[in-house]
Amino acid sequence: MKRQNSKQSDDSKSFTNIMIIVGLVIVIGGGIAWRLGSGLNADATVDQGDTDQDVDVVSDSVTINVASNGYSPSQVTVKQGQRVRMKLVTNNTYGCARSFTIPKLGITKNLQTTGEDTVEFVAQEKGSIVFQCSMGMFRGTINVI
Ligand SMILES: [Cu+2]
Repeated sequence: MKRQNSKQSDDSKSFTNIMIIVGLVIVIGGGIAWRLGSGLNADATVDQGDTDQDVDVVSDSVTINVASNGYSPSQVTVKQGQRVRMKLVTNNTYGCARSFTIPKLGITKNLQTTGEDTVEFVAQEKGSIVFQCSMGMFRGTINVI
């Protein structure tokens, strides 16, 4: 009987040790997880900064030269949600290149032979928006990022 009591005492002692170890693991593990969490948040902040830098490169004002044989540049990049002012410059321009359209946005503008016209829009969705003459012979793309 006495021997059994002694054994029980040993068991509860080692049980206590195990509980202490488990407690330490939780505390230390929690601390490591917290540090990792902080690290991840820091990285996310840095990524956000990079994104903002990219956005600075994008202009909300783009100029397209409209010639009788097409548009240049034919690729422009704008930011999603930004109001874009698209300046269309003609210089002795003839033909249907002057009949400027952005079908997806419902924009149509008959440009003067020589001068500057402006169309404005907000690019609501990421992706590409085609601009073209009314017949679709001359084309360009607005990349919304
Ligand atoms: Cu055309």
